[in-house]
Amino acid sequence: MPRPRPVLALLLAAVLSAVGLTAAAPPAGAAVDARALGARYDATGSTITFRVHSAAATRIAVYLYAAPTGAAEKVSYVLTRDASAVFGVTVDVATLRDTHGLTGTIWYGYRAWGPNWPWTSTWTKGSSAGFVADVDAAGNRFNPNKLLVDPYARELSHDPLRPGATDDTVYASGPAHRTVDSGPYAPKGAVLAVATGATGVKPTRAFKDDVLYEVHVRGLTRDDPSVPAAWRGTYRGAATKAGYLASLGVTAVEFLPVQETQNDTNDVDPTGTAGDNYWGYMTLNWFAPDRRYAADRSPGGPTREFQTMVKAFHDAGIKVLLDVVYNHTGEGGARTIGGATAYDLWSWRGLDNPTYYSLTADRQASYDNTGVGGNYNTYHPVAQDLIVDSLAYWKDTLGVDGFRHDLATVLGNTCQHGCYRYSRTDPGTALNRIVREMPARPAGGGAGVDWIGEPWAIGAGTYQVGNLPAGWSEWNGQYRDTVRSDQNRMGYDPVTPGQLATRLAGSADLYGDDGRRPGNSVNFLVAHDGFTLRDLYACNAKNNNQPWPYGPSDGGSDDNRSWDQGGAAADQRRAARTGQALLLLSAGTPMMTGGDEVLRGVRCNNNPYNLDSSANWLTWNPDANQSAFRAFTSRLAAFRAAHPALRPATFYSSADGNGNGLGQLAWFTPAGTAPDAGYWNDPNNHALGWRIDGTEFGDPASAIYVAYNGWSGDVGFTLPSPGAGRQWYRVTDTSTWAEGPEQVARPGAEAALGGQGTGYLLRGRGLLLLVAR
Ligand SMILES: [Ca+2]
Ligand SMILES: [Ca+2]
Ligand SMILES: [Ca+2]
Ligand SMILES: [Ca+2]
Repeated sequence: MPRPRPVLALLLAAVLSAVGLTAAAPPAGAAVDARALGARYDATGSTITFRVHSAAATRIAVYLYAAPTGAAEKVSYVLTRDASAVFGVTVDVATLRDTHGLTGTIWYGYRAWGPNWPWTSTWTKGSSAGFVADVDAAGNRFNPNKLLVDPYARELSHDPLRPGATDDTVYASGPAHRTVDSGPYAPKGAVLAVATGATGVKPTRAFKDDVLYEVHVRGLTRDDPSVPAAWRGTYRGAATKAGYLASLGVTAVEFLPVQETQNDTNDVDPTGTAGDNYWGYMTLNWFAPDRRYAADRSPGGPTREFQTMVKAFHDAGIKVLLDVVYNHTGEGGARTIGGATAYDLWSWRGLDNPTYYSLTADRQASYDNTGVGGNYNTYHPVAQDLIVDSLAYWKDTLGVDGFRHDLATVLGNTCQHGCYRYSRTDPGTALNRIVREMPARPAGGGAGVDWIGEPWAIGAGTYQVGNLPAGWSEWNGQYRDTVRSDQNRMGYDPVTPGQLATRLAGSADLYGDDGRRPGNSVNFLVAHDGFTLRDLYACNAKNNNQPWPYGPSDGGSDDNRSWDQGGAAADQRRAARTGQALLLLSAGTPMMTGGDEVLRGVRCNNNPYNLDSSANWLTWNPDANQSAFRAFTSRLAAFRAAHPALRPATFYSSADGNGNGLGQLAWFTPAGTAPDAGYWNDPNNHALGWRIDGTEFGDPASAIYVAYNGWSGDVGFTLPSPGAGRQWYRVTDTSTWAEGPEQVARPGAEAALGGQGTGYLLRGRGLLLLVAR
């Protein structure tokens, strides 16, 4: 999702919080899966029970199909409402088979009536019988002509649009389309037996010890010639990359959304982007693995194949994290058709609009903090049940180890309709309920979930970097912005040595103030949303309006803090090495983006969300420079893994904790002296050194020293003490003179430099890494 910047939003949030403007907590949510919603076989497979929530529906019927398209339903049943607003019915499988000819996988959807469209016996599919209004004063938008996907369906048959059926108005309400029966077109849920595939043994590694790799499951292998053609771009293909990622030093793969999204039509125009969405941040259903990403697209195939992929990663010691989108849905916001405002209905909105969505105060429209459709009503206990139940399904049945929540501050909203108010502490928010019901992994490792939030959204009060609740790690946008500015915007975006040091040392100002730890800071330079690492250092501005396959894409931030380094390719590669080194040497949890290890570029497109194209898929034929950068990345990742001093459990101290004469963390000017306040606070100082006392961490190096020269010219550094009786040895210098496959020395092959007082000339925009022994 687009990333906004801290402006008045942060101040507003502080003011609201200070004056206690938070709503009373709603009733505590039920435990996981307490209401057993969805479609489920009984233990013997002889009955199916359908259960669906709606607070205001007056009638719900389930329609059962032998095939998802091309034929009318075989039979329908009216459900019975219970006191908790669950509509349910249990049907006999033998009757379905023998009387109604439902012999294979059963596909289903719901039709719902309510106060704005009561049921009448004269209603038939495609009629207006009973119609009162598209929406009533309470915000209900029932329309029995729209077949609705069960929010608890385990798999979907297809996307709302598919090749040969690309008219999205069939789902619309409003005067022109409210009587169009969407049944022949709509996605259907599959009634499936409980998935029992093995997902292996979950790693228990502390999150601070992870190296995250954000990647699109399709893009990972779609263009990989080493993967069998039928598996390319699928869960099965991704599973074959576990060994590669392990060798790169990746310990957690974080997939862009794999929950069902509209992508069946991406190839209708094979050389254009009209209507396409590649990233998939428009979720159709929170339980269903996207069918298009499966090599086995038969009913149950995506679920089984996803489980098998998880097992392959677990077998390689790699966690599987999912990017999930609970701030809005793919059902979309208001749109204009023929001059009239219309809303599409194919799931939540047609079942219970005011429960599942945040609405404007008059309940007549969507309330939108996301820029891509109405907010999901995350403060409502029933809407929260769906969040929690689906996350638990991915965690427990599909084996997922952690989740990154898109635009997560929408999940900290304490207001259901007509406003947005973030609270870190309100126990009734979705953020707090999630970690209460599915506790975060302990900081030192063990069983638990790695919870990551993108701590911003769009609009006032949503920028909350450093302010998610306990239990949550965060994409540290301040880390990204500070390092980018320092490397790319000298003279334009002032960065003091003090600001840089705070970010490199784990951002104690953001996560230490509320009891969290360095590992809660997910440090990153780039993500899917924005430039690739290569383009960050090779592009002065976005260039999104390119011809296929590099565009055209709309949108994209204009605040990229990027720079082409004057156009010299060698300087661009050096900047990438220095940035990658800063990332892998910082306290916190580093995240890189898939393909960055080979300097993947998309020619300055910074919003390629719609490019399901060869330009956006990873490439697997690196040239010599790309191979060298991959070696650089993997060896530095291995260095990080080998040195616990780089992965502190708590924030570094300047004190000498073991009396060996070295502070746990000490900062230095190039002269080898401690920076004074004047040095720390002057953005005209562009060089900084730091030393970590390895003996306080059980580190194989008695000390680690890093010198960073952000200045354009060479800087002479005077090395500090390596400790009594020790010498400094060079692991790497990111400067161009050292470029090549051996730029990071193997352990034991580091060049000896000398002891305290040794001079070292560090080239402009370079970084030096030393170990003492
Ligand atoms: Ca799909
Ligand atoms: Ca296309
Ligand atoms: Ca904080
Ligand atoms: Ca010490």
